Amino acid sequence: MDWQSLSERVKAGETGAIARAISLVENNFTGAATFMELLDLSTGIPVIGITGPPGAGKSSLVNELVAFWLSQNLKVAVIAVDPSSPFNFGALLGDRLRMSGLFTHPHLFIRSLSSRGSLGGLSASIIETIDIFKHAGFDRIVVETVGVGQSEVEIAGVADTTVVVMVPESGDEVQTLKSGVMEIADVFVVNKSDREGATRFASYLRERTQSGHGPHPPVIETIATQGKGINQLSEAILSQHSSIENRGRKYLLMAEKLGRILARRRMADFNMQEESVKLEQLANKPGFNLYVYAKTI
Ligand SMILES: Nc1nc2c(ncn2[C@@H]2O[C@H](COP(=O)(O)OP(=O)(O)OP(=O)(O)O)[C@@H](O)[C@H]2O)c(=O)[nH]1
Ligand SMILES: [Mg+2]
Repeated sequence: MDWQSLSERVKAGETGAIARAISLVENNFTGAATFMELLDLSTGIPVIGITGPPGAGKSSLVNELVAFWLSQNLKVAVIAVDPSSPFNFGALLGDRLRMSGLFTHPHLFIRSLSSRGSLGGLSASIIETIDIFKHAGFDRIVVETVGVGQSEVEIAGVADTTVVVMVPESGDEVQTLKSGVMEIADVFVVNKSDREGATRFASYLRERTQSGHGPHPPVIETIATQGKGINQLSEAILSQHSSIENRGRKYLLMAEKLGRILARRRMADFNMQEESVKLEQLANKPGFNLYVYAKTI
């Protein structure tokens, strides 16, 4: 494998090379770790996480944002984390982009990642995939995840600007919203603002986010299906991003990323299948202790 030439082709923005690099890294192909060391990871490129409850309109919003940024002649990469959950009643992001005719746009690259089989939900290689996109010169990198359970909190460690999408009806649930979700949002969106109660819910959210000290995330009302509020949303995302860049949080995010890279490295030669075979031999022996065994690995 000529990693140097692959790196150069990715940097030139060759679609085939980008796809190849991602799958080699995903599959932990020998040498892939060294390949990551060749990348030019200029900072300042916004990585935008879009999360929120199932069906809130995340894919519809991503579709509109992508169209908006492409129209500004920007290069956009999108990662759709396949929820593999029973909650998926909206169309998948890929289908939506296909319908809007953007799917084959030369400045757009879409990657679907399965959330299955990884610890904690997000695919383990998501950070590397994002860095390959940075090297390839994308101007905007978007990650859509469904916020069920831990995943919305996790996305905050991967994206540098997190957008939490809600709908007017979320008003009833917001009391019960885990406080974690309130804390990770850099931007709140009240989508489906064509529905009743949107203004009321948006003001309620504003009240809640403007109180107290610390950052005050803006609340943007949108109607994704009519392309309304997209301009404002884009502005809010970019202005939050530059303020994060200017605060110390940038380095906190970097440390979180470092933690993930190290965790992935340490887990690299851990083979669940092999271990289960070994455990079958060991576990029934008297005095077996998983913690003691863990130290031998
Ligand atoms: N009325 C109204 N419907 C919308 C709006 N935005 C999205 N929808 C509809 O809501 C449904 C779900 O939209 P998606 O964009 O697939 O939502 P999602 O959050 O990506 O869904 P999952 O990925 O399955 O969690 C679709 O039928 C959309 O057409 C909006 O602003 N107003
Ligand atoms: Mg979706």
